[in-house]
Amino acid sequence: MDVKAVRKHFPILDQKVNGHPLVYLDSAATSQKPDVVIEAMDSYYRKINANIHRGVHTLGSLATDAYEEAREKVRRFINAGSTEEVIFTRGTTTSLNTVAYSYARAFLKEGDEIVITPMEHHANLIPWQQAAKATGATLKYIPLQKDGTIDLEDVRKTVTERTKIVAMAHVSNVLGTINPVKEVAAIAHEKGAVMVVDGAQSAPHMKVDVRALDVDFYAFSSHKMIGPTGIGVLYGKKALLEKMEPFETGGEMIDVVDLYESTWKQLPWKFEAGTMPIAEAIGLAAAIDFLEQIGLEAIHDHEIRLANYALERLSAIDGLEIYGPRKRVGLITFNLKGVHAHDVATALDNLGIAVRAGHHCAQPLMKWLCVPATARASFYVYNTEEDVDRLYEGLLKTKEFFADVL
Ligand code: 7TS
Repeated sequence: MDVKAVRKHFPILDQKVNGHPLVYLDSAATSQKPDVVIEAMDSYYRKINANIHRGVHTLGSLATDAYEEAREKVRRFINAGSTEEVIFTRGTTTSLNTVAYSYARAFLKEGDEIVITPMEHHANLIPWQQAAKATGATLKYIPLQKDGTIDLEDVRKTVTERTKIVAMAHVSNVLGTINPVKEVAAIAHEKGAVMVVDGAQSAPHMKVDVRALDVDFYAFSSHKMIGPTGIGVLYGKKALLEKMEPFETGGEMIDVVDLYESTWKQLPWKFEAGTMPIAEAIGLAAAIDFLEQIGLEAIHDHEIRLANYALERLSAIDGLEIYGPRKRVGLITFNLKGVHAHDVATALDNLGIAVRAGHHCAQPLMKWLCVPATARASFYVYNTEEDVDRLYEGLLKTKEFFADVL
């Protein structure tokens, strides 16, 4: 993979921040966008902007075609069996809430169980808490091992005949753990439960095949995979989506509306109420083209190499604690002893290095780590070893600075 050539497509990276060349290490929060994505959206607005699935004029049908082609591109990207199983949403959070409202609230009852893990992003935790409260179901947790992984034996012990839903991140946004979702899905299915996967941190970074994983629902966001904000995907198995009622209603998701009763369009439109993010779908399609031209395997290998290099360099810093397992994606979460993560991130920002600090929308996981917050550097297709070197040097400077102050 030629990272220098890749970087040329990301105009935002070519700038100074606080007097230093920008090092962007916050792609797990949101990724940067290549010129082809920006141009695809620009071209849509300049040439074919119109609402979709409404009426017959030429621009309307061109926009509809582009939007539906984007859906087909997403289908291929995750190897779904049909475009009926690919629903556009606002992002991972909305995708997961759709399952929690339209599936869990409709089909769960008192005595049923929902099983998740303590490493979940709030988007894959609070919807289940709320669904459990609304239905009387019990929320149960698969315990974490010391290194922040899960053990399949624990999964077998936690998932029972009463379990109706198992929901889990494919990749943790804090620890970088890659969860064995295929194996967990098999256990869930043995017990008659459905498997919901939060793919926000996996779809951008590895080849995902929803049929090979045999998961029932899979959610992800465009903005973390070099696409625009405001759009994401919910993959769901057709048989499940068909028996679910829409999460939102109104607009073109209907078939027939009468004064007191209405019926819905077929899949996937039944779940797409209101005017959809059309330019964003087209931008997402351009993002998928860009990622596939490089190859998801090559991207994954590149990030693993960077993560290993960063682990090696950062481990040499005395007083730097790194969290999470050895086997991980391109993401490193850490704390500098005696310095709050926000101060570390601010000091790095002064050197032009963007990392995220805070609880990363995973407060139960912070509790498990016994820390109020962490700093996190996350890598993507455009990051280089020099970026890791700048992070290393920045952390040494930060450490020296606070050693003088404290
Ligand atoms: N699930 C995981 C695992 C995530 O990392 C995120 C966002 C979400 C769900 C929610 O995605 P959204 O697109 O609906 O907002 N994670 C982060 C992060 O780690 N830092 O900022 C956002």
